[in-house]
Amino acid sequence: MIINRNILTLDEFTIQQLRQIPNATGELSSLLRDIGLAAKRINVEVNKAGLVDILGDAGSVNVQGEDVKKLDLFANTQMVGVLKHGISCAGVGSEELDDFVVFDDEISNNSKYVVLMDPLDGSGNIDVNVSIGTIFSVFRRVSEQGTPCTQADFLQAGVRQVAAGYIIYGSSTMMVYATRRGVNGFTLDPSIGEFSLSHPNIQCPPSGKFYSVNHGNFFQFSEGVRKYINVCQQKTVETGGPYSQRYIGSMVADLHRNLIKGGIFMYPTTKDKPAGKLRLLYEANPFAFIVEVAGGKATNGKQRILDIVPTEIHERTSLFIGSRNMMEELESYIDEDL
Ligand code: AHM
Repeated sequence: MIINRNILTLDEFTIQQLRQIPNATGELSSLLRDIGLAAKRINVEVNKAGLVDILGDAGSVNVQGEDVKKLDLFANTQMVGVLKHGISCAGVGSEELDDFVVFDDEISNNSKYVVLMDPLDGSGNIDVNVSIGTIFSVFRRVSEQGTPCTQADFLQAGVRQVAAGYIIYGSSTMMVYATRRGVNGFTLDPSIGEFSLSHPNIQCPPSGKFYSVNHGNFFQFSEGVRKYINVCQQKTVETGGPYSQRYIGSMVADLHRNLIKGGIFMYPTTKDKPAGKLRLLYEANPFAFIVEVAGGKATNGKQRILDIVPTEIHERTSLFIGSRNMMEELESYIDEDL
């Protein structure tokens, strides 16, 4: 087999993008490179999770009250470490940490960005070899450069994101990231240890065949959501169907599939989780940014996800996200709930 060595690596691609922006400092490229490095380290551990004693609970409970798996801790340490040692990030907020971390050293205080992340989403699936992922969101600071970052930097509406992305540790490992210029996907080439551009300019198809929701919660959903799910199940060729139900329970895997193939993903509020399950800052915001740049839509059922101004870093939200036409049809049903 002849291997094409002309494919751009992540670093080459971000530098090429940088050259097109007058006065760019290269900090975002550097930050994405740092995240790519952490992703490669996490990938190695995820891949060998079945072989070494890294599986299983670390024995503590995170701030969300969920068991923390050892790999969650490893991923968190790697992500925080590369960002702290890099030159582009003033602080981080993580699903795994009670509060945001201010790096507060001379280089970090002078850097432009803060990062919010879920270091290892879907970690409940680690033990059964299902794809899991890392999700990240990048904001330009609102606090003054040269000083430590502040809470206000982390509590910005998602529309102010500069970049967002995810890494999926699946049958191959991919990093997908979006800036306002577009969404691009890079597959880890193990032969050279580099993420290489494999999915340039990703567009979310306006319609798809997949709807993704936890059906076990059906009777806890609002009337509008239940009506829409019934519509999904009754789609025929004449009405753009049939739809298939696909739900892995690992958000990165579910949304990666729907982004590429077209589809809709829903995690509505339930009676048990009246504020929703997913986190606005670590899960909903970054995916809403990626999907909107790719042509899709994301709402909490009442407003656009990216317009929500958060009041605390671990805030939860309901989430409806996906292909534009499917989202518009959904909205015609859930508007009745308002
Ligand atoms: P986690 O932070 O405990 O990993 O939970 C997040 C995950 C998402 O990846 C996924 O979409 C969702 O929880 C699945 O929840 P459920 O099992 O309730 O359907």
